[in-house]
Amino acid sequence: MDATSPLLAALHRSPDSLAFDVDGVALTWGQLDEGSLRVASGLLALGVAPGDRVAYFGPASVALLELLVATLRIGAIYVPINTRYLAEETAHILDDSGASVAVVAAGSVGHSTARDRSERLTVVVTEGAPGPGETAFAALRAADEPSPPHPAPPAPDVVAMLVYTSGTTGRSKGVALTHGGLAANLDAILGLWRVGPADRMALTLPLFHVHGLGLGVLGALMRGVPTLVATHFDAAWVIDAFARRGATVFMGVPTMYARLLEHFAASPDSAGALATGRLFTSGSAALPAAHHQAFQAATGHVVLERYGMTETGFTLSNPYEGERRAGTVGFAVPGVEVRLCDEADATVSAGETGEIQVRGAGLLAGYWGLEEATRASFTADGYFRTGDVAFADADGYFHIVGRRSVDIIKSGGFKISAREIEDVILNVDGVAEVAVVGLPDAVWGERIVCAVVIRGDADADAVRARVAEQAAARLADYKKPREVLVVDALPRNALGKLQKHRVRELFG
Ligand code: MLC
Ligand code: AMP
Repeated sequence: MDATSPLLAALHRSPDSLAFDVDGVALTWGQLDEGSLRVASGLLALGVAPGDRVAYFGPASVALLELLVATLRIGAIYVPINTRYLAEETAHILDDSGASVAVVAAGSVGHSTARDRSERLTVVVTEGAPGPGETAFAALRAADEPSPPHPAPPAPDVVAMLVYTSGTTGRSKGVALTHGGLAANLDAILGLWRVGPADRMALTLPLFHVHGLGLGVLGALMRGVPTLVATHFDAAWVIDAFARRGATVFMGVPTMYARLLEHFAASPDSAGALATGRLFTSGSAALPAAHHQAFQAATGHVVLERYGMTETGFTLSNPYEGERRAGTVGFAVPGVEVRLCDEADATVSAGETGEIQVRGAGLLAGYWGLEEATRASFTADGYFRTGDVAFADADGYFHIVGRRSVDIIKSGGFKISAREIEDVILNVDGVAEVAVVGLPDAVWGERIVCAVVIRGDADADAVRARVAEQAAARLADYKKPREVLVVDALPRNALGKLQKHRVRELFG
């Protein structure tokens, strides 16, 4: 056995049993071990060294799993890219991370964007024929003698992944997460939930964010959980996974629960199929209490809601045993310290609202290449400022009540920077001013809308059409404004400063 990261603890435990099934393609732990060794050898042959960045743009697939494990094994850094991204968003990640290898699905946005950079990075294509100068993934994993690629396990402080996430500024930032931090935090939360080899996980989350990739895939790798993976969310697929394929655990974002509830309404018998489940968790955005109650009424299961963040890992969780309180995110996960603070970083009194600040296992090592932004996000005593605002009730359950910044929107579990969308819209011909905000929405959590002030002679309908066109051309689909409201003026204070929180009122 070669030395591996604690994240890969289960890789060698039971070689012949199911590790992952990706849309019907089954993979045992032994096959994943061997395939990832082959890919690791291939990466080493390409010259990938510890600390180098290996980017992936493609669907959930066996290739993704092998590449992830291979990258971790050789101490390189895995950089997942959101497959809904368009060229500019993808280019930013490839350039900012300085990836030396990009593994991409043939014909995808990731493929064309990586190809434009083929002078400085190696393009590896997972399916279809590689172009000139490109490498086929099949060739990468074709090493005759897969050999143990790394002499020592990556130290706990070695960076395992760079996960890009939006912030209050326009451009996404790479969050550096370490082997040790991820392992400690995932072990703590999955231990709390008793997730292990006796379970079978149904995973429909995208595998480019910490929810699906961390809690889902790395969690499965650490704790040996056989996992059924879907390439996209589909309520019927989830129901089938429980009804016929032995699933016991489902982790979703609230929009997925909304979709499951819609499915139950359309086919009332389907909810019963989930009876064999053991655990249904929700995170990435607030689960409306009404969904919590409706899911319990339909299935008998009490959803376990938890809270996390790319930068902090999985921070707060309702109890496994004991009351899972609707509308709350429970208590600090073992190994994590959580406090609520005012603007001066002083702890608020019991019952008052304050910013969630986090210290302990799972915290980011830093924002990639952004020392000042990293420094600014920590308090003097080492707590990370999440920007989320909460209070703890008399029993200690945390309730999230909002965010400090109106420039961060969460829609369907994706974090979106209002500033990034505003930057695109400001470039539209005829737009003088713009403000993008999220409005409450029962299915998506928040719905993106924008208010624009148009230049004197511009035609409002034509401007609206150009805004839609530019958003579609430059932004991932889920970032597009669902409504463009033309207004005479944006709300400003006496000093002329935009009052963003009042923009929502314009929409009635
Ligand atoms: C899709 N659409 C969205 C959207 N996702 N609109 C707003 N917000 C979203 N999140 C739109 C598309 O643009 C399209 O619109 C229409 O929905 C149908 O597209 P689709 O591709 O068929 O959608 P679907 O597959 O149903 O996607 C919905 C979803 C997806 C909920 C499955 O959004 C999703 O996978 N969300 C999970 C995000 C996630 O994993 N977050 C974790 C971050 S980590 P149109 O108009 O073009 O038809 C984190 C830390 C933590 O937050 O604690 O977990
Ligand atoms: P991300 O940056 O994509 O990792 O998203 C992290 C953000 O998601 C947090 O800062 C919160 O705003 C939000 N979030 C995660 N879980 C919850 C939850 N259970 N309730 C409310 N908000 C949540």
